[in-house]
Amino acid sequence: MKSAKSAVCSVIAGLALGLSAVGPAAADGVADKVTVTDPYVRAIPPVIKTTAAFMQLQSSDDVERFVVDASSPAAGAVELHMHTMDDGVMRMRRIVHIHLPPNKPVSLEPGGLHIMLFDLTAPIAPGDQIPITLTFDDGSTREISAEVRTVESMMKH
Ligand SMILES: [Cu+2]
Repeated sequence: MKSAKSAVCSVIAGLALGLSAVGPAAADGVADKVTVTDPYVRAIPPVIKTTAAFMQLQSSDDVERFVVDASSPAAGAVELHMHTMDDGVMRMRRIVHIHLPPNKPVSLEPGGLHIMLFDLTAPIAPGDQIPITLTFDDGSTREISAEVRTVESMMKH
């Protein structure tokens, strides 16, 4: 997973990735330093088995950190994704991590970074709470609860 970091980095807003930033884990887990605000999951018709989760993330660590994985008991598979414009066509692709620069908000939102939930185990409805576990680059994890909401703009997959 780490070997793919440079490839992913070129996609994310041209941010330079300092590999030295991924040093030994601090005494406190990264999960304790990340604020998760307003997590939600896009409501979908019952016949659809795929949706996405969005939220705001902000790390208070003094070096760049990463979300490296996500999982949910409500989904058979969970992937970190982002959308890119490719010759004017919006496409989405899997990424191996989400950058968390020091003290800078990172927005997971429709049309941008998102957490993809595949093979939902049951239909979801607005108001439901979907548990999602985020895993950070030091192995620490954070469970959040994302409310299912109707999102106006549907994305192509
Ligand atoms: Cu996606």
